[in-house]
Amino acid sequence: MMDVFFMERDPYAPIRHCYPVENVLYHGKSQYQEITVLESPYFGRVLVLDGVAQCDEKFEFIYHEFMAHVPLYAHPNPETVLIIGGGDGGVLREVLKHPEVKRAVLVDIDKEVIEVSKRFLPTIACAFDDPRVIVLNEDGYKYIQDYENEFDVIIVDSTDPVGFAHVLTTEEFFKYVYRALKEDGIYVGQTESIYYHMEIVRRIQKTLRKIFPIVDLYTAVIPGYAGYWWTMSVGSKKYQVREPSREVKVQTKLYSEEMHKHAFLPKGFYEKILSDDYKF
Ligand code: AG3
Repeated sequence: MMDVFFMERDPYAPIRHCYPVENVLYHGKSQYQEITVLESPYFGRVLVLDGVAQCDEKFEFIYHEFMAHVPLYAHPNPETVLIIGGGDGGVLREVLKHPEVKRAVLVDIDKEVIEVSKRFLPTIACAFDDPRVIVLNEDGYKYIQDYENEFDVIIVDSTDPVGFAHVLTTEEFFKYVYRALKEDGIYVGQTESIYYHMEIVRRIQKTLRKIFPIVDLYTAVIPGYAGYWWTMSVGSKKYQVREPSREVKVQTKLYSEEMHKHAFLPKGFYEKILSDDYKF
């Protein structure tokens, strides 16, 4: 038996994760990216896009729970939710745990990510058949430009901000997001790690502050993402987001009212890291 490894090609991290591979279940190239599903003894199946691990069966719940439940519980009545990206279905699965949600629109540019996830990651891509779901294979950047005052929560579950995902972190995009949200809507996006990607975190936070009256930053520790201390940036039109606004009832492994509050950085540290002079 040969030892086979997959070395991740993370575009911004100064380190490379290396996974032992038992099996390559899928490898192909879509119109947009290279899609791979590996099987690794500890992590289970791992979805890899353009050489970067997006989620693994063992720990996917951490990222997906925090991406979905923090904004959805910060909002008192999230009925209409837009997910941009998220083709593996993990955020969607969590969003649909809220009975308040009447409609969840998932816009992922790459149909093949959805198809491959349904085939090889059935515990993650398990909610696409829910009648509340609308799936569109379109460019989220273009899609959002047609909407005004439409969504309670917008979650951007994108790949790293390189290539076609970069536009999802620009000022123009956040202006469209702001307009597409209802008057009390909340935006959340994945914005890389504190230690390795602080320049990106800072750029996105500063851009959000030009547009949203309330901007915040929370984190979750994600074992599969180099940098681990992963950030999620929030733009909110009306509600403070540091505490749930409703009783937490969904079934989760890690998210809870206590963990919601704990996820937000202490305010002093948060302001400090946003200053350009702050260096690790
Ligand atoms: N999307 C964001 C993953 C970012 C990972 N980046 C990295 N490790 N450099 C995850 C998709 C899960 N639904």
